[in-house]
Amino acid sequence: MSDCLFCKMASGAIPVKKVFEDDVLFAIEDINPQAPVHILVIPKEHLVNSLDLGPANDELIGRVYRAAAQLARERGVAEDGFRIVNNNNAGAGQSVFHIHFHLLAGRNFGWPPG
Ligand code: DGP
Repeated sequence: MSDCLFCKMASGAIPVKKVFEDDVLFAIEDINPQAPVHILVIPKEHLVNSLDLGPANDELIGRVYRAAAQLARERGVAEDGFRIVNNNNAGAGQSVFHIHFHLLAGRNFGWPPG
């Protein structure tokens, strides 16, 4: 989508430091971190959120989770605990309407989430 922030990052139209990239995903540091480790794992394909997922995306979601877990290992926060959060629609806090997954770690988290 031509006016989508994360599509522009994926294509390189907006330069951003990618902390991970493969053929279907990239990851960046969140601009407004909510924890000492706050990384966004972003599929390159423009899907709005989980409601857009179909059977063709089943492997993609596995790769998202494996990439996030690997980033948690690399940052040394895997054993202490981390969250992978995906907000869907405005009421859940989604502000960028291109599917993405927050990797949050480096502090203790409460439950239920806010
Ligand atoms: P959500 O609210 O779940 O849609 O998460 C969107 C996240 O994207 C939010 O935590 C802030 C982050 N974000 C928005 N614009 C930018 C940007 O230009 N650069 C980076 N690194 N992160 C951004």
